[in-house]
Amino acid sequence: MTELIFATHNENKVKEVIPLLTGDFFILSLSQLGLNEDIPEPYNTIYENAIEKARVIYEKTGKNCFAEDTGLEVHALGGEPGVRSARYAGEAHDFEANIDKLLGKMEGQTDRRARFLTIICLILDGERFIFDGICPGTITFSRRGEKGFGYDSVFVPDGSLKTFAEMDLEEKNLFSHRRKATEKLITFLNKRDK
Ligand code: ITT
Repeated sequence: MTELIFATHNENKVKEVIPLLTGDFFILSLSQLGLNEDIPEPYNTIYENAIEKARVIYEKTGKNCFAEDTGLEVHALGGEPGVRSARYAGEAHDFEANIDKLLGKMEGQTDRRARFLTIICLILDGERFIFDGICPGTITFSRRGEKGFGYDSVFVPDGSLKTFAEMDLEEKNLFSHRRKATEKLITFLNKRDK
C-alpha cells in the first residue's frame, strides 16, 4: 500500500483524481490532515509552482506527496492566463471574474485555440518525479454548462462539442489534462510497486 498526500486545497481536483487511482494507493487530502494554510505559488511557470507546492508539503509532513499546477493557455493571448489562471482577475481567486476577463479579452478574436496544461510533481522518499498532461481545445464566446469549476464553462476540448461544464466527471476525464497527467503518475507508481 502506497500512502500519498495530494497537496491541493482544490476539492474539485481531488474529486477528479480519486476515481483514476487504480492500484494499491491510499490518498490523503490536505483537509483530511488539517493542513489548511495556503501553499505559495511564487514562480512564473506552472512547472516550478507544481514543484514548489509538493516541496512545501513534503518538508512540512515528511510524507510522500504529489502536487499539481494547472493553467489555461490561450493562443491569441500569448499563453495567458497560463500560470496566473487562478488569479487572472485579481487575488480573490474568483472563477466568474476570471472568465469575464478572459471573454472580454477574446472579444472579436477569431482564433479561439487554447489548451489546459497540468504538471504533477511527485516526491517519493525524497526523490522528485514530473508528469504532464495537455488538453487542446477552444474558447467559447459565452458560458455553457453548470458543472465543473474554473474555466470549464468556456472550454470545449478537441473531439467534443460540449464544454467541460456540460460534461459529468467521467466524460471530462475522457479528455482532460488532469486525467492524462494522473494516468502517467499512476502507471509510474504501479510499475515501481512491482
Ligand atoms: P491548488 O493550488 O491548491 O492545487 P488551485 O485552484 O490554486 O488549487 P491551480 O493553481 O493549479 O489550482 O489552478 C489554477 C486555476 O486554473 C484554477 O483556480 C482554475 O481556475 C483553473 N483550472 C485548473 N484546472 C482546471 C480545470 O480542470 N478546468 C477548469 N479550470 C481549471
